[in-house]
Amino acid sequence: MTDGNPDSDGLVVAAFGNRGRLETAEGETLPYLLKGRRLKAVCGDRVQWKQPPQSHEALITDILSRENALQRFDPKGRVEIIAANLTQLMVVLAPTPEPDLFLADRFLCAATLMDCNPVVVCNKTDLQHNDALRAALDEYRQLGYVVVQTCAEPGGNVADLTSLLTGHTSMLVGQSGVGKSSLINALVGDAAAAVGALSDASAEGKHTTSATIMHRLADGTRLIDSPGVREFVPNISASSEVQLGFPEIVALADRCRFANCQHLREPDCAVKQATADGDLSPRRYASYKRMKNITASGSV
Ligand SMILES: Nc1nc2c(ncn2[C@@H]2O[C@H](COP(=O)(O)OP(=O)(O)OP(=O)(O)O)[C@@H](O)[C@H]2O)c(=O)[nH]1
Ligand SMILES: [Mg+2]
Ligand SMILES: [Zn+2]
Repeated sequence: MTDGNPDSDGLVVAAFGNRGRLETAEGETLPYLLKGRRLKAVCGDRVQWKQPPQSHEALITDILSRENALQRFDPKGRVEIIAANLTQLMVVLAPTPEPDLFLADRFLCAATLMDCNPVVVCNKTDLQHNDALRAALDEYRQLGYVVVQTCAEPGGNVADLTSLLTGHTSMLVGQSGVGKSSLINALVGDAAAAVGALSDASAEGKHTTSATIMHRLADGTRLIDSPGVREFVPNISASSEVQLGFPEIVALADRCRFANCQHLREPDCAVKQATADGDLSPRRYASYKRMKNITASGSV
């Protein structure tokens, strides 16, 4: 700071390389540029910024330390931070596209490990749910996850989702086409134009979200839209942490013979026993083993 003015507080609502948009303390949205190559901002970052003379862009001078961050390994095995300072991760599923429950499990695990509420949102209630999806939702409920049903079509029901959002910074994640942006449009109202304008028309002529963008409800509640993914490899520092994302495994682990049991090949493992006895879902146990594998190798 050379001009003697203190820098202002801001919130990054969209980040693209070293540029993006920030929201000022007064609620105005400005384009920004990052100062220097060292700073890397992501959606949800709290920042300090100033307005250089003769520039239409705010200059971000500092990024405040993050309370948490959603991180993944990119296809090249590098850690990528997707968004910061989240309090809730809404994993959106739908009857179409065909649900990838392993992907949902990985997001739920990441949410727990980053200390943010995991929520399962099943969208498109107007469409027929097949038995596999219904069973998966029941399973998530039995495991203690909050599961809400929504319909983002005009006049559809988003009330259960709305009541979970108040006061939170929630990010919607999931496969492409499950209806994340449609839900945000149904919830935010005025954001509809912004979402449309920030979407790319893909080859099929569908609007698919290409960036992680934060929206705000009238009461200040924050909602983050994100591009759909086929894969998500959470950045889990130690493979032994994977089980923390599986509450049913945590609940059994005390009964394994070894305190550091990984529930893979060890003898007298209560988790393997429970799976064999039909007390633990074979799908979830398979999901646990897959996640152990991908976090060990950094790829799927
Ligand atoms: N029947 C039905 N269709 C829906 C519902 N919600 C969204 N859709 C449709 O599903 C398609 C995909 O919706 P989007 O909101 O673009 O999905 P998205 O999850 O944001 O997709 P990406 O941005 O590619 O990740 C669109 O054709 C929507 O009209 C719903 O509740 N019911
Ligand atoms: Mg979208
Ligand atoms: Zn075990």
